[in-house]
Amino acid sequence: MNAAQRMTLNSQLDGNDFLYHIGLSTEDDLAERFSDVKFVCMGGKPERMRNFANLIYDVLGRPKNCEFDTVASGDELELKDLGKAAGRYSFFKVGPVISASHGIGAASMSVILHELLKLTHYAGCTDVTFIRVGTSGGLGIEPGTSILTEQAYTGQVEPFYTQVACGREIKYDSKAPLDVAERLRECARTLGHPAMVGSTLSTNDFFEEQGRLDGALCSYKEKDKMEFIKRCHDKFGIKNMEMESACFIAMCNRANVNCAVICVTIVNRLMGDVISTSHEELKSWEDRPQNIVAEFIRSNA
Ligand code: R2B
Ligand code: URA
Repeated sequence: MNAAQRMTLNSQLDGNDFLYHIGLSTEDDLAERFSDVKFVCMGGKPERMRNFANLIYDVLGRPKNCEFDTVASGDELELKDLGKAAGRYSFFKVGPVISASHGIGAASMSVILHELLKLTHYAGCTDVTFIRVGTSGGLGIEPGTSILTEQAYTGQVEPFYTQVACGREIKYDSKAPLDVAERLRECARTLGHPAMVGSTLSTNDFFEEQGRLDGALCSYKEKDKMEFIKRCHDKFGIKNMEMESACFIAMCNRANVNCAVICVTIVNRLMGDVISTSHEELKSWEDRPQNIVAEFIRSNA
């Protein structure tokens, strides 16, 4: 049997903490409530992460160790949004899984990732895998395809994540461990969903940093956009663009926790900028990486 993977968090943490943005403290029986967590799954939208929690509830055969809202007797049990009181993020505990929303961009994502890393640490969890499940713009990829990030690049197309700490820039490795990605690809194959491993551009902005021409402000022309996108694709093998993977992978690497990023492409950026897909089609694409991760959890829980 393999030794448990040891999380490496800030050695200055003293065990008394208030996780302000998710509204939990070390006084809240964290070990009793969360020590069985093995998967922390995060995505941008609160409603999508509630749906994911419900999907996991069904896929795992209605596990007992969930947190429910108190409802009038006779009503269907509803998973409790544990982040509701703090008012920033939604998150749910269902069996060995936490499903959490992280908002848009590294700034928003990193805050809840810090607090979920600390939560799992204070709860005494072992061998936790962190997975970001999201959407992205594909480069020459058929929309509906899921990309499993291997190397995440910054908006300047650098293969690392730059963290500013006390006024200094520090570069951290943003290459994902490939083990979970390969296993997720297998799950995609089982479900018949298109998926591939590739590099991801992770930007701090949806419009100009991703070379869009349809922002309210724009400092370049179509030719510059196409040169940029083609350079990303041809020179760096970048398959998709999104806004959190570099920070997510770098933080998980620093914390020594296993991680993966799986994002479905919802637009082919070689063909256009605008996401004009119908609500139904978008939802069916967004469901794909969720179903792939649910299958991964089902076969590993
Ligand atoms: C993908 O979609 C969001 C922007 O629309 C952002 O969170 C991301 O990474
Ligand atoms: N999310 C992004 O960040 N970019 C896209 O093009 C689509 C989704």
